[in-house]
Amino acid sequence: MSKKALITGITGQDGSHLADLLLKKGYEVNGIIRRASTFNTQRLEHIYQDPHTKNYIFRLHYGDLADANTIRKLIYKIDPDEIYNLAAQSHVRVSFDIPEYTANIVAMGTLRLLEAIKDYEEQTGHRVKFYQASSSEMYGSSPAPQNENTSFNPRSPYAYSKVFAFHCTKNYREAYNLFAANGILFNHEGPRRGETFVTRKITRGVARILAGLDKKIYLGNLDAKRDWGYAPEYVEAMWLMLQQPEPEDYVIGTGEAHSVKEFLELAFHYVGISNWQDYIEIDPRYYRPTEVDYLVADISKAKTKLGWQPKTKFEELVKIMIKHDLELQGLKEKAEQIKLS
Ligand code: NAP
Ligand code: G4F
Repeated sequence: MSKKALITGITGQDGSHLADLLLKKGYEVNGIIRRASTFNTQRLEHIYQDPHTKNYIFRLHYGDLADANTIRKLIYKIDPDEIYNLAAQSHVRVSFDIPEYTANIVAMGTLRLLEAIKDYEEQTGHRVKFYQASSSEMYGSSPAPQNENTSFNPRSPYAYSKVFAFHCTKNYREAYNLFAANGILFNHEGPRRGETFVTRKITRGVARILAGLDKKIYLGNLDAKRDWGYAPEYVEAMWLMLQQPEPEDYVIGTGEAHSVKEFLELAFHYVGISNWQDYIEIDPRYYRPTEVDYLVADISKAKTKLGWQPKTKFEELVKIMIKHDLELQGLKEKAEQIKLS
């Protein structure tokens, strides 16, 4: 019998990479998707299976983390071995505009899931392993490098909601003996990254400028530093956390920080443009009321206990993303000039 996984947020960047990974490992993969007026499964097209397919092992179910009743019913129906909670209103800047909604999904949504799992375990005796997508944003203004012992100083509605979810996960582990682990992931990116996060906004913007579709990229704070890694490698870490003998919390990152400005310079450099400033305009609407200036991971624990470490470094990540966006714009020759290692 293959293992069964349930992924919330399966239509997102990480959800789609995790689905790829678990299908390769032979899991039956179940994902919760929200009803939308347009298709929201673009990142899953390559693995989509018609429900009429024989041995159908990739199953999508409608649901929402705001809806406790459906979540509970789905857990009973699917009977999963592992649950990965990746669903979130995950945009930090937007969380200042919609704080209550963000807290409802990110904080309360996690609590709804944990309550449902606790109840399910008590009723059925079936042990379910739970992964919570915690975030380096929880560290906020705490000094870098950050590790599992660094205190949280959240600087946004998104971040304080993730802190709530982190502590819920820890408390359900300690109080009810749930196998519940927090992965505290630093920023991770790639061609499937949402277009409004800064890395993708830049690589997509550069490609659109070259294609003659845009003249400028409008950005906010260029001085913030982030620890940017490659998303497909990070979902491997999520899976590893649930394969350990005991549930624990782990920091996942690259251990290197770069500024938004460095990302910009490099993205333009790979397409042969050195005067990148001519294509950038600062728009204060992209500033945050409270910013997180400097995040860089200390991944000693993950290296030792999970045997996990990142393979793709900053320069390669920028190359992968810019090459992809050039291809998307049909700039085949330009894309071919970028050689990946
Ligand atoms: P993402 O691309 O924004 O995906 C978010 C997912 O959550 C989407 O599938 C989205 O569905 C779903 N979702 C949003 N609201 C929902 C709701 N009310 N009910 C059910 N599903 C809902 O995010 P990501 O980058 O893959 O990140 C995955 C998780 O890791 C998130 O929890 C994020 O906060 C966390 N995280 C991300 C990073 C990072 O650098 N990427 C780092 C640390 C932590 P739709 O497609 O319908 O919108
Ligand atoms: O790409 P960002 O929006 O990512 P941010 O805020 O670090 O959050 C991402 O990573 C977190 C992990 O630490 C996740 F938990 C979260 O879900 C999300 O995936 O912004 C990165 C930096 C910020 O300092 C921001 O102020 O880029 C700066 N920035 C400058 N101009 C911009 C822009 N960010 C965005 N999104 N758009 C801009 O125009």
